[in-house]
Amino acid sequence: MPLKCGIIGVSGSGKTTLFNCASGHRAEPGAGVRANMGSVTVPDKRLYEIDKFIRSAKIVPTTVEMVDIPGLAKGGTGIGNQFLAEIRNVDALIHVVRCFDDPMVPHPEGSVDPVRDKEIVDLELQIRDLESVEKKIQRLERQVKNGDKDAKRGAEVLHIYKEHLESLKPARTAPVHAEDKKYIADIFLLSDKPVLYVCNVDEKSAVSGNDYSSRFAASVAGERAEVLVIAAGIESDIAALESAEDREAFLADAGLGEPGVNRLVRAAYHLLDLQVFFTAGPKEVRAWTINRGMTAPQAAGVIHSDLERGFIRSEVMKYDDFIRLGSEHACRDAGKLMVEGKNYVVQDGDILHIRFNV
Ligand SMILES: Nc1nc2c(ncn2[C@@H]2O[C@H](COP(=O)(O)OP(=O)(O)OP(=O)(O)O)[C@@H](O)[C@H]2O)c(=O)[nH]1
Ligand SMILES: [Mg+2]
Repeated sequence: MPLKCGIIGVSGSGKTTLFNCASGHRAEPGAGVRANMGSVTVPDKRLYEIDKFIRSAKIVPTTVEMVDIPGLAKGGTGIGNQFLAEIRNVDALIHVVRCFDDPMVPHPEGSVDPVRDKEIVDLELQIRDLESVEKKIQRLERQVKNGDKDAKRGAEVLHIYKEHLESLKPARTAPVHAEDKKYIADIFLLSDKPVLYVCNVDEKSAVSGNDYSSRFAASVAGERAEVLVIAAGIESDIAALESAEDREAFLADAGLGEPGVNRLVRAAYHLLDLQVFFTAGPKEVRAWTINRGMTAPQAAGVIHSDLERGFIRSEVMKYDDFIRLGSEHACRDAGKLMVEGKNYVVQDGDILHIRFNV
């Protein structure tokens, strides 16, 4: 299951534009009426470095799924409010706020104000969550009447969420112990999802942001969430260019070393504590996404459940050793090919060869 991110924000903030630069799709920007879905390859130069020594038939990066929904608006009136179900099962939210002036792009609230816009969107998520929480409380209270002890604890926890949401705070900051989170696992609260903010700025503010993005960053400083500055408009124009050389030249002109989407994907990995490991052979050099802390059999299971079930051992090379020594053979000779068992915790950049038997 690849990492899945949902893109949210008020109408006209640039969600579809950002989605297009990320996915290479050409979804029509401007008042969105449907959800767009696409997958984004995770940029990782290491794949190409490994392949220099392997010359495999293909290179397969790992991917992130993105869902772009139409804009949310006050009082449930935005088209996007009907699409919230589409982002129920995402792992993280990318909240885009409009930080550019453009008289040609109308703003639903009549003026550019990212701090206010964020509050509008947050409120819509919290209202939706409050409905889910209240429904679940009713369900649990029926079970309590039937003498279910665990339901009693569940109802207490849900009441904490209810009060928290009623005081206009997101579920993710509710004062609840990690072990009590299981009581909300089945209702997929939107405001419980980890969030990244993207300030969508004008072209000339692509590198250092502008007054809007600074004010916005200051307003969310207490959340300790990552705030990225991306000029989605110009970046989507650049992403649409055919030639890679042109794309690089235009990015450099804008003062950018790499596409904002790369930063976005890295930030999402960081936010969710994700890592990458590699497999490398003549057929393909491939990157795989895992959670930090996964053991070798669990990582093998990401490739195929058979590999987890029949896991025997894993041969592990560190990326840096492989690049320095240039082959599996040389790594073996240098004592840099480790044979690891079931308890080995996979590290970012490991090149794994899973031995299994089913
Ligand atoms: N000037 C400028 N225009 C932009 C920028 N990003 C997006 N736009 C324009 O703003 C308009 C709205 O952008 P979209 O990406 O469709 O916005 P959205 O958030 O998807 O809007 P909804 O789908 O209605 O919620 C389009 O005409 C874009 O071309 C930007 O960075 N600068
Ligand atoms: Mg849109």
